[in-house]
Amino acid sequence: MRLAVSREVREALQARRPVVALESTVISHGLPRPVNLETARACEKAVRDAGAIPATIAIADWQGVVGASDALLRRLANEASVAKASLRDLAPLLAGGGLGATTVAATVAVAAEAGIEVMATGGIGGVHRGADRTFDVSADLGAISRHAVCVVCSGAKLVLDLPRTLEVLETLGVPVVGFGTDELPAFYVRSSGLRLAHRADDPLTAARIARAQLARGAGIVIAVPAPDAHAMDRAEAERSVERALKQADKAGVSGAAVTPYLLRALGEGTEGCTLAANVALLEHNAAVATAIAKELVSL
Ligand code: PSU
Ligand code: MN
Repeated sequence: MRLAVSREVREALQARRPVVALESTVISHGLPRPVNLETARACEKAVRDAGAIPATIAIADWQGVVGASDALLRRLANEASVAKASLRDLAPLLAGGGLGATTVAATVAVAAEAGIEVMATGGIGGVHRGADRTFDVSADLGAISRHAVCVVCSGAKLVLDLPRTLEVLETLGVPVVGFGTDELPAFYVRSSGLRLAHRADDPLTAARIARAQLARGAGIVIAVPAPDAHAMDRAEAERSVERALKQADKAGVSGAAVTPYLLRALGEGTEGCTLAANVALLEHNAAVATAIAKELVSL
């Protein structure tokens, strides 16, 4: 893939200074305007403030962009026709020259090619509820298993089938390491009740596990609970999810549109509670990813 790496990212990578990749689907399809652009900028700032160089990733002008300019962030946030770019979309977008916002799957693919070892996001995709009928399993899971990138996130979204998501990650050989927790966080909710096999209580421990996994040429998930002040109650969140799922079913939504639809329905159903939590955990994860990236460069 042709890469357009920003100058500061290139210089940081050459000098082995920490760089944290950020996905862009969350900007174009995961958050409403104008919060999306504000959050994209806030995540970059969180990385800088914690001491690394942010590299927001997207597809534009026949290239994988590594370190989007502010002008590109504005396009990703505001243009109506930005494609949601998962793995299957990379080649068509690269060949056609269109603008694409990368999912976790596409972001780890581009980051790995650029030599970036850590990315931050809100929640990864996973096995959707009802996947036994729809076969809707996010490409994120396979992509993380095949690319040597450490994905720092708040687990997977509550709208997913979390037990089956963990099963598939196990099958694919992806370690899920609870950051200061024994349970898989469920995005806005700090714990899902699902026990994790592995845990790290500080960035150095997480970085050591990540280093050992990346050396195998494969990726890892570091699962960070949402900040306490913004986290939601599990029962309350579960009720909103049930409502959103019913709406999606009624509206006949399927395929790549499912995740953005559910996130929007959830936001509307909870008077912005989920939105505030989403923004808070994105910024927090960017800071935790930076702390891990700083340790990783010296291991
Ligand atoms: N989490 C969010 N907002 C999002 C996503 C996750 O809070 O927009 C996106 C991520 O980019 C993730 C994608 O990679 O949803 C998964 O989509 P799918 O299930 O179609 O693979
Ligand atoms: Mn899907």
